[in-house]
Amino acid sequence: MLLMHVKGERSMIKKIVCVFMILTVINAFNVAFAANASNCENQFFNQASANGNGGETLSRNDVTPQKFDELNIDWDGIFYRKTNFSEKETIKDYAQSFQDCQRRWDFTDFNEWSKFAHIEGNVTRLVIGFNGRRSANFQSLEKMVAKYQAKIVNKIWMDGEFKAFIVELPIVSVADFTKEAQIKELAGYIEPNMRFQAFFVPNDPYWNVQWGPKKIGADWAWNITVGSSDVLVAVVDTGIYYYHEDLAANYVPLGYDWVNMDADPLDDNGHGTHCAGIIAAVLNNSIGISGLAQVRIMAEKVLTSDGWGYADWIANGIIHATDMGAKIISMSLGGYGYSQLLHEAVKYAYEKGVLLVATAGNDNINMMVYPAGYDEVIAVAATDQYDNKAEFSNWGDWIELAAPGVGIISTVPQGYASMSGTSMACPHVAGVAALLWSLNPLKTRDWLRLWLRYTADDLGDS
Ligand SMILES: [Ca+2]
Ligand SMILES: [Ca+2]
Ligand SMILES: [Ca+2]
Repeated sequence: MLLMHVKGERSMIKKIVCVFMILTVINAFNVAFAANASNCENQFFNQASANGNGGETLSRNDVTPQKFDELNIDWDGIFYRKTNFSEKETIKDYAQSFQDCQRRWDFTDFNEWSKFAHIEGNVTRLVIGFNGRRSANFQSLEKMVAKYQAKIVNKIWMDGEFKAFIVELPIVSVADFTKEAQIKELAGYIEPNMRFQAFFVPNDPYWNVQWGPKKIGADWAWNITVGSSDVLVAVVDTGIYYYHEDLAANYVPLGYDWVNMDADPLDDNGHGTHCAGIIAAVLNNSIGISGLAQVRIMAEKVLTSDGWGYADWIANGIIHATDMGAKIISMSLGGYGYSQLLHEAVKYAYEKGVLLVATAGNDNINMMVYPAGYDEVIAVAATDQYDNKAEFSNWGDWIELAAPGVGIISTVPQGYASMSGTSMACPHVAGVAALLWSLNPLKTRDWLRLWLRYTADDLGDS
């Protein structure tokens, strides 16, 4: 098959190093290749040949987008499932769905799930999800909530349809509450409200140059395009410090603060502002740094000033960004606990054609982190300036791309700072994707996702 990511084949991590090459291939007629012969190109064409392409051998001259589209691409194989998979899942039988979550969560064993979940003192929060037809039991559930001295603290809507609510209740009541809800068939699923975090590691003071954009060839790419304001990118994170001199011009106030429940997603941590700068700091304004793409950028604040957030906040951020017209959602956050609620929000965005990118995590282990672990989301690992996997980066065949993530300088509320983490790698992919989409506004998300994989270098066995 065309790619090495197809399930069952030898898995490779691909790193985003050749945005210039990507754009060059797309604009093959406008650009003189000769001036820019590089390792990137050679690796790309070698890889294309090595992968077979159904017997075709690609040469520099005939790799055009048209040619690419004609290749016999097994989309289902590449993305593992048929495109209507979500439809199948949402109509899954209620009892089956509840059995799934019962298998996943033993609510009589607090220790099993407490480390992933929202716990404050002696109270916790549960997600009560409806699979469409169960929403008629809303009033019965409200009665039950009152009976257990619980309260509803958040509600999730998608396309005007009520999908889930978040119940806060004493930990001692959880087992009885979930059992009663199951017996009365009041919910499609119940799960702990998962905890997620920003993935960055302490600053490295010895780095003071921007190697990331140079590594991926952005300075060359900008000769072709610097980005289009038609492309809207959402940073789902700690917010954006939109007063920043090097961000203000590209920021649009379309997002929301789901942590404090207000319309002002101003960053009170710095992490989200750093990610935003990597994607879209203002280019050529004689100050600060250069973001990868001159596109519109918005913030959904879903993480606290300490860099933590819960599944319902992140789900609402994803849904809202999608509704506001974001084409790319960058999520430099993750957690090891699977959340059905978060997955439903991801599917909502995915079905509307949004490209979703998230971090692989910083624990140097082969363990899936969510939302990156969902099929709909591109999982991004981090590399250092020598193209090695960053020491901290998680790894495994579930990772789709790798990008610069060590000693990355970008914007923070106080000015500029260097940070490391898969958190920094994720916005590099989002930024490259934003450039690509600026140049090819009529192309689909799947086309873009495939291009990102197809043109990335092999980093080697994951
Ligand atoms: Ca706020
Ligand atoms: Ca600048
Ligand atoms: Ca994934």
